[in-house]
Amino acid sequence: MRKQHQGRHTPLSLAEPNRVAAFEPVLAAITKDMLAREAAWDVIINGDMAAGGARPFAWDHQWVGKGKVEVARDTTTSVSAPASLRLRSLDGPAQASVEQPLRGVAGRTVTVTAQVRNAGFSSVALRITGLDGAYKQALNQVVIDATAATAWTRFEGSLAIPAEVPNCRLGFAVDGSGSAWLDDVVVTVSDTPAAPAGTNLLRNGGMEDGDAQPIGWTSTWAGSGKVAAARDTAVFHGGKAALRVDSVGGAAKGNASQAVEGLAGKRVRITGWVRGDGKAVASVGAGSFDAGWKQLGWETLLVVPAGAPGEWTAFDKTFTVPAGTAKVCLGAAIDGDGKAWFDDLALCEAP
Ligand SMILES: [Ca+2]
Repeated sequence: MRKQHQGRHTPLSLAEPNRVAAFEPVLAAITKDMLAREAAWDVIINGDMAAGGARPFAWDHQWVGKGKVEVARDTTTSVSAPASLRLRSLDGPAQASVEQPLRGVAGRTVTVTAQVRNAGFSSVALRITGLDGAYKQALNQVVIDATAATAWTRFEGSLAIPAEVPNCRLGFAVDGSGSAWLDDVVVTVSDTPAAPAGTNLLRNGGMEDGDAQPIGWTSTWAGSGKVAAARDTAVFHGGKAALRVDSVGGAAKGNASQAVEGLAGKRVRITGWVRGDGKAVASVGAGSFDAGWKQLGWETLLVVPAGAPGEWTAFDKTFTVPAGTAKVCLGAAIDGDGKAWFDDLALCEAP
């Protein structure tokens, strides 16, 4: 131990109080600098790709859906020197992303600006994915689509992150064959403004987001039998997908639902489209529950009877949510042995 103290980098010790006094301002300056960096790195780290060696520092979480990609820190092209992040497909088409966590964004609005360049990929995007408290995917949204950027282009996009999605990542995602570059990523967060009148308060009411299941509509309940929720890309009303609720293994009575909070005492208007299969009853209902899941109200919005032709039917209903309501649960229900489809659902505050 004594020998170490005799080296060139002699550490400070209490035996040298005069030097401790001299060191204090240095320590304060280092602490201040660390706190400033901590504040600046609040949301993401190394957005300008300045830090790193062969790969940019902090962009180290990689997801590969198919094929093979190379992640590199490219010092031959960048918007801000000395480097950018480059993804390159190897040995044919690939689907992949590099990601890093977004800190402290749940319940807030995230704004992302970035410079992107694409050479060959059929899709290049910055997307935010999020897991809820049970580590189930609850968010998967493109904030910037940069596919058309054949030269360096600056993009900006925003997304309101639901409060119940605490685990979010920002990903640079590519699909196809090519090279794509990312530089000068800046992420800021702000409080999500109150939704203006007429805003759809449902998440993914168009059922477009998701994979096997539409995001926001994965919660199912069955009073009898078994039901399953699926995202149907063959039968839909608007866009490219609808929610389909199936009875599984025989007749069932149940639903897929989504809960909306903060509506106590308010007038709401719920609209949407429903389609039956001619065998099972398809219906939509809205239940109002207090914080202890006691039902305070129920509104039947539409019932499509069994035997009705398989065509899309619209509903549109306005009602006042009971005082004391914690959650309004909009349920897309089936009763019988068959399927029902639901699409373009909207829940807005009514004047
Ligand atoms: Ca749709």
